[in-house]
Amino acid sequence: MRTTLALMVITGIAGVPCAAGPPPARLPFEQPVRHDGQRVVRVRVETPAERELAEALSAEAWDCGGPRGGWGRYRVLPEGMDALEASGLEFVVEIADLQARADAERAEIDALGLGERALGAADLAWFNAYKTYAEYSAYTDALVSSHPGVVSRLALGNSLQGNPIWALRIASPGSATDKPAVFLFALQHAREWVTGMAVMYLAQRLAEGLESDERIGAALATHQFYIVPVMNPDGYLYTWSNNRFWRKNRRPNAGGTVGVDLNRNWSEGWGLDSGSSASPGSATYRGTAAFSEPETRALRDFVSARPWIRAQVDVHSYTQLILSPWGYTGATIAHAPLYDNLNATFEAGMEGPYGFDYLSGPTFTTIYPASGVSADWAAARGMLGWGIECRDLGQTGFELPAAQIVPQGQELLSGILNLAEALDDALRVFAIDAAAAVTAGAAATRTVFAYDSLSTLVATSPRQMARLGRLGEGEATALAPLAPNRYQATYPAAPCGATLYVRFEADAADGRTVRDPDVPANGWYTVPLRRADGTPCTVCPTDFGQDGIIDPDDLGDYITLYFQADAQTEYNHDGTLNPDDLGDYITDYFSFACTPG
Ligand code: 0X9
Ligand code: ZN
Repeated sequence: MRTTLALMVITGIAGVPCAAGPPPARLPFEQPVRHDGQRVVRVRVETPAERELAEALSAEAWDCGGPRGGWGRYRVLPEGMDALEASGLEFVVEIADLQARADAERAEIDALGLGERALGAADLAWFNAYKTYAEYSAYTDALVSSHPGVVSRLALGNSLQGNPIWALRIASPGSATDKPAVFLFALQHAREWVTGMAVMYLAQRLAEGLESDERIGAALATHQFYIVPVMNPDGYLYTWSNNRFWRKNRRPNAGGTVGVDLNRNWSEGWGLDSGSSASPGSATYRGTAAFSEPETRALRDFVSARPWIRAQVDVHSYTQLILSPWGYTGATIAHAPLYDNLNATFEAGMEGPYGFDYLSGPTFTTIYPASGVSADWAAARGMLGWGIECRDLGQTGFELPAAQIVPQGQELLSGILNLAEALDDALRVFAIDAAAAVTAGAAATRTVFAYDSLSTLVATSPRQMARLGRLGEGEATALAPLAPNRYQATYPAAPCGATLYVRFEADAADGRTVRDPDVPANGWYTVPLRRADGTPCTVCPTDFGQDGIIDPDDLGDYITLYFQADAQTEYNHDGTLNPDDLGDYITDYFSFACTPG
């Protein structure tokens, strides 16, 4: 059965009675790329076969099957429509003529004229139209001069073609350099124009609202913000000069194609064929090596030099999503409960101002496998990481009408304020890889992060608790300071056959003991042990007597303790003692062949 629907969304474009300003110069040696008669089509792709077929029939996949009912978006050439019709795939035309859209968008921008576009003042009128790279730069300077001591401009490096990449720093006057920071960046993908505008709006409102807006004042009391509006200047310039729908940077690849997808060029999970492409012509080409591109290197080095950055938000468009790690694997991240909370808070913030629907969840399962993405890199380094997708749901796609720039900015501001408040609440002590396997018989080190935006942490208090076996409170060892909010933990050497448990704690000034909020219900991480050759030590999970030997006495001990309702005897680790737990224990006990290592 085949359903074909044509959906045309007419967006009102208000004419603005001003003299036309000159469009940015086009590179003389490159022809503009036109998209006459090309459509953006939403195709139902629920199986890999359907996805492959849709990709084969289209010029470019714009996404690969989203969360809202298994639909993917594809750019289709005029001559491809017949084959799509004949394919049996269910589809909806979302944009009937891409070139007409691009022309209308440019006419609207040109109609505003220089007078309005070249606004130097750090004024909200700037957000009435999309701005060029040069205009972003001028507005950044205007914000710096109108908010001295609050806004500053930091150089991160240059793009491949030598265009500067810069950040705005927004901080209350006199803030320490290493105050906890939230880092946002936009236009990693060149055609996602609203993203740069949205983060500039955020910067403007934070700077303006420091004194006058209570929530903004509170966010800036505990955090500073770094904001990179144009991460991919070469690609962005190219979307103005030659091809409105360019995504990647402008790297000349071997074989004559151009561009690396910068959001496949970060190191975490880099190189996986699921979630990125090795083909230089692909829209998701990952480059020749992780961080092969100067743009990703510039951001990496900026963040690495600032260990006080605790959250990183990479802003994209479109489809209204808040995407947390992981992107490269379907495995659940350590701290998933923390992410669930923060995702919900972020999402509620984005939805607040206009009631638009945003969805949140891990990247891999919410949209698609994406490897070498920025959020995974951040998460693997102890930061919280997100990639978010702005408006809309496909009606206008990358060419969100300029009238929605301010609403989008308001949504982002609302989301980020929610997030900053949630970060304030969370004095947390954790290691990303707390439960990763270690070699038996050898000590192992871990980096522990202690986040403390309200400065209630007793600086010398972060400590590791470790024990071999399930009983007891374990032994406390102070953690060695490494950098602001970073410490080093050393796990004790544990022999094969033992079970190593760890957890981290710190004291707050008010006397509370703070732990990692996401440790398993019994309060300890179990650290798997492996032999020097990499094979796992066989651990007997049912060895209740903790002597490394399973024997019937252990079962007796277990049953005795179980009926004394000692929390230590709770077998399922779900926090509840119930008869099923005992049943599971007995079943496992008699079915598990175990030789202690
Ligand atoms: O595929 C991407 O890179 C992003 N979608 S987009 O349509 N804007 O290209 C989503 C990736 C999620 N981003 C991060 N996890 N950083
Ligand atoms: Zn993107």
